[in-house]
Amino acid sequence: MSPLTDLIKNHPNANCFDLPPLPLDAEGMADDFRRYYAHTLGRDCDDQTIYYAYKALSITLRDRLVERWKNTRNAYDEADCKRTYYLSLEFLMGRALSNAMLNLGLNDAVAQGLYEMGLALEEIQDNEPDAGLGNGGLGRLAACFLDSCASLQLPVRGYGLRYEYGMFRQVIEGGEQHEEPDHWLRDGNPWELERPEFTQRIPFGGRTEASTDRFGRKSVRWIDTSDVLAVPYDVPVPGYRNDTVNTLRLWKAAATDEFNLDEFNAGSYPESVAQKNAAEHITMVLYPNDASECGEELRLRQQFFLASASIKDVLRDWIRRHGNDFTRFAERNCFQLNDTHPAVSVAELMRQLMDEHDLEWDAAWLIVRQTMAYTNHTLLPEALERWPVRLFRQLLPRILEIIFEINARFLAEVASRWPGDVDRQRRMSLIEEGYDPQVRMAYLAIVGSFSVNGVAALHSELLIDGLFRDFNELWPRKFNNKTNGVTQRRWLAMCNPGLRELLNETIGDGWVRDLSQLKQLEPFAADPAFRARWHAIKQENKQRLVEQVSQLCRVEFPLEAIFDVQVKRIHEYKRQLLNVLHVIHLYNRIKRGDTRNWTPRCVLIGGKAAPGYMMAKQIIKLINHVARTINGDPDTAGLLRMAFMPDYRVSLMEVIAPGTDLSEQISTAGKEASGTGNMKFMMNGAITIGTLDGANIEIREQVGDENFFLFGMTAAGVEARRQHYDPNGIIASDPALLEVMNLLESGHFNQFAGGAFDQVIFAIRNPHDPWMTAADFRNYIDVQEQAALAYRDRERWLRMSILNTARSGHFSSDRTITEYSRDIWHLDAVAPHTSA
Ligand code: 26Q
Repeated sequence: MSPLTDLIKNHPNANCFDLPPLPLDAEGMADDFRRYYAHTLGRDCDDQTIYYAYKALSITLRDRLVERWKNTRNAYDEADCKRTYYLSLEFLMGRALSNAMLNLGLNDAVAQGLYEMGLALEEIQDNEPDAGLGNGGLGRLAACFLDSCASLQLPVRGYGLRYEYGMFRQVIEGGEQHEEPDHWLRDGNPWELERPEFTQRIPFGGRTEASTDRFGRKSVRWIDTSDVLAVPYDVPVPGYRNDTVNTLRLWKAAATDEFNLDEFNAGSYPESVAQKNAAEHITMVLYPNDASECGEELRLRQQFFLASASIKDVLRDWIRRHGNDFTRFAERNCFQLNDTHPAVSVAELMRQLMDEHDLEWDAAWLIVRQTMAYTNHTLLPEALERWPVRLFRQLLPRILEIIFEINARFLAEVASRWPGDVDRQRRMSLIEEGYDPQVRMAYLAIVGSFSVNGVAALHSELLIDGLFRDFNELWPRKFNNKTNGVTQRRWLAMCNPGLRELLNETIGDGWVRDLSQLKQLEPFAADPAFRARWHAIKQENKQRLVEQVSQLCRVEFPLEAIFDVQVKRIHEYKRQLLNVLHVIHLYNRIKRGDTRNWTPRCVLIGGKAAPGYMMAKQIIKLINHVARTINGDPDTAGLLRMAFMPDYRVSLMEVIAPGTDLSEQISTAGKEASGTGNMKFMMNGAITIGTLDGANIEIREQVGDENFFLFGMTAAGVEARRQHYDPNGIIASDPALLEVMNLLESGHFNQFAGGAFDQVIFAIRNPHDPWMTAADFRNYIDVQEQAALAYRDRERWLRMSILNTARSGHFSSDRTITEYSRDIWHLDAVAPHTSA
């Protein structure tokens, strides 16, 4: 203990830091707000920018979180409970302010306090930048999980990286995507607390040295390393009105001091300061490629940096509480790996236990295999992470030795189970042999974990029969499913206040903690008065979306049209192209005068393309050019509109989901692991048009066939068809598709840029098109027509909409987390003692 803490602890006024609880009423909070605004931030009412109002309000709320945060930490320590660490390279948290207000139950008081000062809460909220530390589904899932863990009072801590630059900002120029840096921390982040006292030292490079002591005990030292410091920043994660505040701990890379000094002594001071930069680069930027390999050294550095710092932090805390005895460590700790991105943790935990805490291999391996659990998020083979052995050798030599040893012992196990089956050994090896041998990160994760799960029923089945078949034969009980979910706090209560109030009035507010209670809504689907209110709320939400689209896309959406929305990362397997083909088909019908019984339709597409993914970028360009042509043609007035929403992100989805009628979930069957946008739309009363893929299957099971627009091949059907897929035959024999392709190929949408869409066209006509866009076209446009028809029958549509919300209870991340805790983590809920 340092002298200062000694002083404080032994001081007669030792409890001078036990402050009285902060006031939670409008007046008390308004006082704090004014003090922060005027004193802490030094502003006065002449300041024109509302940004400082956002800052002052955030600090006001953060104070109220901090008191609960300490109580939660103390409660976990006192209970000495089992804990889980959610390791993820991505946490797509979005905005914190409105979430904190909702979960603390301070919405009304804050709004009132501000109102009395002449300030509008909504305007203040809009000043918060999104914390965009993730690409898409996987990162947002981590954020929803943290919300659920805190709301269920589970001792779970998130570990991630504090990227200086989050997901790039997408700007559209001439219909094309351009990337701009997202310097989200520029104006400071009121939601983080730096904890330099928990800084860790992370080794890179160097070499290993083996030695044997006089008792014959072997040990290895990793020496001559270039170390980087990991400084933690804590972000509070409030539970829903339960006084629990959990922690998301994000690591920032910083240079060590001696790093500079060595160079300085050599007489090159400026160079040594420049070196400092290299260390700090590790957490500079989020990699923006979802679902594709990148193979860059910096990315591997990020992965090890996260794994090493987080494990050190956990072991440090264990030793603080239990001393150097690890016998009960596995009973009390669990690491959940969010995909293979942090899978190097398997080897790093081995290293720390052996090299830094003197455990023998067997004891360490037992701990690893009882504490690590791995979640897979993709079936695309090209997205399975592999790292060149040579990169490991250079950057993490000690880790490579451990991986080789894990592999040798594992392959011996395989050989004893299947003697002589060398092909199986080659297939299952953690090392893929070849000219440039690779470490297979998914296999490392499987071998090192006691649980491996997929994220939807179909996905988990396909993993077992496909990618991980051999491993399932060896360890069938390791594999399990945990269907994804989303938090209804953010994705219903917070983003859809109109519906929230109607639900509260109709069935009470129990659904905010227990989403299965939405079932009680079912009888109201038949009630005309209730339907009318449902309709009115949807129209208000559509109006908000209309304004957003008008402002961001410069396209006017008429309120009475069906709002048909596809927002997600741009990827061929998600088939935004199929959506575009349908829009062109509708355009053809309009031009042909085939518009009897027409349902006006507004199609909204949004999403980012990985900066190096040329086909995805071309698809964005196509969407923008088709939209421009259609919106500019007077014949489409009142019938069809299309818009591309730039810079799709969490805070935009909060406006989009409540205002959507039709949710597009149209991936090639067997390719989308789960999807989670599908769940957000369903909760907000949108109806899905979708394939039998990912969680769509379970959504349809819950909501019933009659409340879901199903089309397309099955996953098995897709695979069966590969050998004899003939898109050109399909195009030639379907007049609607032929007409669409003709218009596309005529250059109608790229009059001033000949050939701009050649690759896209080629992909559709390619017999080896892995996504089989043409194969599902006919069924898709037919089912789209059924959806349009259904929308014209307002009462029918409203019934379907209400039932979608009523039956969305299964897709709460509370349900998902309850399953993780029951089957994998085995955690007990721990409530903090309330002082506030
Ligand atoms: C890999 C290597 C180098 C750099 C980046 C990456 C990388 C980054 C992000 C690879 C993949 C991702 C993200 C994947 C992802 O978001 N997957 C989605 O996960 C969701 C949550 O489980 C599912 O619902 C989606 O179906 C799945 O696509």
